[in-house]
Amino acid sequence: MSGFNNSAILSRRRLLGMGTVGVGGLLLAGCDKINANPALRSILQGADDLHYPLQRGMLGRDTLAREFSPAQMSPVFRTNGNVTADTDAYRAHVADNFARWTLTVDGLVKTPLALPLAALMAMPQRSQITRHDCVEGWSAIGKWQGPQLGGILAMAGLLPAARYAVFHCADNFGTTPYYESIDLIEAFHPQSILAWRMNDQPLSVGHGAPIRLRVERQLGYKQAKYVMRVELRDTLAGLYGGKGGFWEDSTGYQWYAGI
Ligand SMILES: Nc1nc2c(c(=O)[nH]1)N[C@H]1C(S)=C(S)[C@@H](COP(=O)(O)O)O[C@H]1N2
Ligand SMILES: [Mo]
Repeated sequence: MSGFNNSAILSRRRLLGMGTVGVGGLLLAGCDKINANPALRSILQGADDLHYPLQRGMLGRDTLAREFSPAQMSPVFRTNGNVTADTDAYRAHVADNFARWTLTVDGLVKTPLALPLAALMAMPQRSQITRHDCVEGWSAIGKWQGPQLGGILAMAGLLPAARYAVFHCADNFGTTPYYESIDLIEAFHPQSILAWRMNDQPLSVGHGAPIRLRVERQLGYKQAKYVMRVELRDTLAGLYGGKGGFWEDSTGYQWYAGI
């Protein structure tokens, strides 16, 4: 997919840049530094209500995030956030190389699943070289491989009321578990995969072993590591803080974190 024409994609930065005089120039010039500035961050957060329908309306549901060539891969892809899950259960999985680990798929599905890692590895695979953009001000280009999330959801069969896929992770911040969520358009997007390989190696503990979500049209905090369970829900209300993700609940980061 390298060479894919990306010029039609209106990024969050360009959208905001078009509509917000002054801020737009800053965003275009130094977009990675915005998070350091609370005033700019609040402008970004305030734009969310407008931003989600605009992006959903202007981007095709299958518009692809840009893909890169192997030569463009970053020599170093740093880790961020939690770099392990500090529980006995997770340590036991690491010790036996995730041989007894299963991914749970449940909630509003016809057939709840418990998929061993070997089953995820045996499914049709997608690989993609993409750029990860963290709101904290760094980016890295890496290669990801795994089954498409859409294929896994199709195996489980969605019930008509399902609207969101929630990713429950093994790690916590204090006593609060990390979690994330996406809508079904994003869940069935071709580049949405559960990656167990990164840069042609098994996913390391630091990067989210055994599997992590890649949703390539969105920012870093949506890329949930240590995914243990995918829960299909009709609403995000009533789940933790109700805003659909750990950072969304605790800092007000946007739920639809389109790049
Ligand atoms: N479970 C879990 N997923 C997570 C995080 C985390 O702390 N826990 N941090 C997020 C953030 S802010 C970023 S930028 C990326 C970092 O991924 P990396 O460690 O592979 O670079 O993971 C995201 N997913
Ligand atoms: Mo991040």
